[in-house]
This record gives sequence, C-alpha cells and structure tokens, in this order.
Amino acid sequence: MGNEVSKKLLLQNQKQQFDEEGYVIVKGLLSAEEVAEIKNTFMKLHAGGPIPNCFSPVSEEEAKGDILKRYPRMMHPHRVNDLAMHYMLHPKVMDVLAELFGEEAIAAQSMFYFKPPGAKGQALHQDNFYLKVEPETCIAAWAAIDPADEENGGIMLVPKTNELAIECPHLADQNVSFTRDEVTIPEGMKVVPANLDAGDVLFFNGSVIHGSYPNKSANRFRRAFICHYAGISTTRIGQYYNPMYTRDGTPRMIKYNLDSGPCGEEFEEAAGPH
Ligand SMILES: O=C(O)CCC(=O)C(=O)O
Repeated sequence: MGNEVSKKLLLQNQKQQFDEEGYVIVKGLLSAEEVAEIKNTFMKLHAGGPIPNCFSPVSEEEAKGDILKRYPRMMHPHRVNDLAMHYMLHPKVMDVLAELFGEEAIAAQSMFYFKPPGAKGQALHQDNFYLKVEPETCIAAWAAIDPADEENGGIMLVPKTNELAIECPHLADQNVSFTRDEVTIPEGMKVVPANLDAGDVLFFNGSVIHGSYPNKSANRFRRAFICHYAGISTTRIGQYYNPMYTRDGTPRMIKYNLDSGPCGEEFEEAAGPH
C-alpha cells in the first residue's frame, strides 16, 4: 500500500457542506471494477457460511422468515479478509477523510451489509454513542455497492445534527429495525434519504442522526461497505475498535474509553459493538 501522501479530492463547497450539514456524498469514488470486486468477495464469503467473530448467518429454518438472519451484517471483516482491509484503507477514501478531519485518519471498523429484499432497517442513531471517540468525533464512510434509495432501504440522515450532543435512545420498533436503540428526530428537523449510485461514498460525522428503513423492494439487494474512522490525534475510543489502522496498514492501539457516557450503564451494556 506504500506511504501515499494524501491528495485533495473534495471541492471547496463539499468540505463546506460537510462542516455545515454533517455529511457529503462523493460521487463515483469507487470504480465499477472495484464495486464488482467488493460485491463478489462478500457474496463468496456469505456462501462460505459463518466466520467466528465476524459473520453469524443461520439456516432458513432457524431464520423463521426473517431474511436478515440469513444475511446478517459482517462485523470487522478486515480482521479476516485482506480485500476488506484493502478497501477499508482505500487511498481515495483516506484522502477524503484527511480533508474532513483536517489530519490523517485511522480506521476503527469495517462492516458489510447485504440487506436483501424484505430485510429490516437499522433505527436512527448517532455513531458517537457507540464509538466514543475523544476528543473529537468519528466519521463514517458508507460505500454503496448497489444503488441505494428509499425503496430498497437506503441510508437516511438528519442534516445539521453534526453539532448535536449525544441523545439518549429509546427502544426501537423491532418489526422494522434489527438494532435495539433509536433516537428521536429533533423538533424542526427532518430525516432525508441520501440516494446513492453504486460506487458513491457518503461521509458523515459521528454525531449525525442516521439509519435506514426496511428494504421494500421485490428483488433489489442494498449492499454497502461501511467503515468508521477517527483522526490520528484521537486519544480514546470505545472498547471494540482496537487495533486501529493507519493508512499504510500499521496497527495502532488507542486507549479504551470505558466511561459509561451520558446515557448511563443500562444503555451501554446492551449496546455492544456498533
Ligand atoms: O446502512 C444502514 O442500513 C445503516 C448503517 C448505519 O447506520 C451505520 O453504519 O452506522
């Protein structure tokens, strides 16, 4: 991967949008070939069945009609697969992140969502609740592997919530969300879809309220490769994210943030990895 120096890929108004609204979409950051490589790799991994600490699908019988149980998200695939590591540290993604953080980024986490037709969504939440990055914030890079829109349960977010403090969640409706916690949309604000083509990457600040609704399409998967990052000057992070990785693939250990946060231990215990 070498010691690339970061390049400026963002237009001035894109950086401004990120600073003001908390998110920015970079169109076509991944090529069609890269998207195909990611999709093929993860579909092969799915076909291979369970992977300890990463992927826990169940049989059709055990899933009892919940399609997401047969296609759960993969957690930290970069720990078990070189291609996932490669894409988590993709030079263009790391370049954009360096501009957004104002310093080099380090990677905390990778995930792959299959989200087949009929799958539940993930209730609205703030990533900083889970990643507990200090002293600043995490940033997510959400790479669309299929076109993602409101029909197939694309990503939704609440613009301008980037300055918001952590909001304590309530229990989500388990009929529409596979995760437990949900935060309320602040008064006067609106949740909007971030419609993406395959290869587009959405970057958003860790305080931005975001999530997704069920995939209502008849036959369209909504696959996404999603990674979370912190700035290189980060001093503490939640307990599931070591080792972190610098852009050249060097592991870096960051002190764990074991504080229970503003919502208390009751929430923390069940929250688990994000
Ligand atoms: O892609 C989704 O459905 C939700 C992803 C998400 O909320 C996250 O990665 O934090």
